[in-house]
Amino acid sequence: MTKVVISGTGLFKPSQTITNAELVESFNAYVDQQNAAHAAEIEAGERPALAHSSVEFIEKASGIKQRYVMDKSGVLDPKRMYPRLAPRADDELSLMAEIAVHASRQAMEQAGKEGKDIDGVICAASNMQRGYPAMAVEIQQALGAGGYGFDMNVACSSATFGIEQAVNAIRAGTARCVLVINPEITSGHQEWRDRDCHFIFGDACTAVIVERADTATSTDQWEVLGTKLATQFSNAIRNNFGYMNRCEDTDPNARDKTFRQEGRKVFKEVVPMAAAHIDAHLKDLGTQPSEVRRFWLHQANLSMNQLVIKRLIGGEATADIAPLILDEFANTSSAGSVIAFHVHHADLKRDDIGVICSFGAGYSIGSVVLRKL
Ligand code: CO8
Repeated sequence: MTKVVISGTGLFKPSQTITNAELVESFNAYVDQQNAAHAAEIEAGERPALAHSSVEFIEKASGIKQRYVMDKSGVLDPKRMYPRLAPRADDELSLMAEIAVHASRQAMEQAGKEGKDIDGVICAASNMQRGYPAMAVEIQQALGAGGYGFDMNVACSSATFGIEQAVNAIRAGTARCVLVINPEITSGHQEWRDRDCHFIFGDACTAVIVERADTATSTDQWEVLGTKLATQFSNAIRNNFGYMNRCEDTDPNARDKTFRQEGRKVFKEVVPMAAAHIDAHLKDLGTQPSEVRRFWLHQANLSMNQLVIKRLIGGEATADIAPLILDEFANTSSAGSVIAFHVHHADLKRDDIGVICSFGAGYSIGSVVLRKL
């Protein structure tokens, strides 16, 4: 079988950050405004009063301390509560493609690749900026890449699912070098007005070069030992935004048209699934969790990752075993586990084994087992 490697990664992070304190201050101002505006209905028991958020809760429940966003002013405006992004003309590079190009150029430079060396572009993310043309095709053109491009969405697992598509294309001989990009502008579909989830997400973009080992020239190469994907339908994380909304005559601003979840249910159901998935994948490859040097896990919740690791190795999820980036980035959907890999792999030695694993809406779980070359 053709040997396939990851030979470069890139990361774009927006220049603006929102700390928990800033987020809570604006959220609480929004709550006070809403409660004042609806005081009579609340008094009459016709409408529940909204409750304040707190920095202590956010840090304790999630481990998140801040997030990067494309636009801070719109999110923090209590009269708006979502980003303010300037529209672009059709002949300008779209915002999603722009951040994808930033991350991709870094990954390409690390892998020693130019646009002409790439013959597959997969744009894998939770939300696409438009229906068509595919974002991947715009990115392909901006980078001067050849071959083909397509978009795909498996929510938080989009990156690992995308990497498997790249590996399969290379093994099947339909591509030689594939760029997998995860531009996640989650702030556009985050529900910043809902206390249960307003702190969860941040924006970022990652890029990964996947290529045939015999064409790779990078000084930092990771052999893909295997990939394993799984899905199981669940409504516990859902967003009903879509192109049918108009035909249904539903309110485009209704609560079900942005991110919503039953967080505790997700936590309880996904932890055992993710741990069992990784364990089974490692067994398929003739190895076991105790032989893994590092786990680059999906970055949604600190305790979730600690529990996954405890189930896998029976021990503590130290920063060395399962590094965290969610304190700085929050949940960046599909980009999270790739950011963890990008930032925390330089200290690993030849033959060390590591696992990138994502989990999220769908439910969807994807794992990629790597060996340092
Ligand atoms: N401040 C203060 N108190 C709060 C707040 C707040 N902000 N929010 C909730 N509380 C209260 C609740 O009301 C509750 O009070 P009570 O006990 O009186 O009922 C109490 O705190 C506990 O609430 P929860 O049970 O909800 O709290 P948890 O401890 O479960 O923590 C979490 C909530 C952090 C959300 C946690 O459940 C979690 O992280 N779960 C896992 C979620 C997860 O991994 N989701 C994956 C989603 S990402 C994904 O799949 C990608 C989707 C696509 C991306 C789209 C981008 C927009």
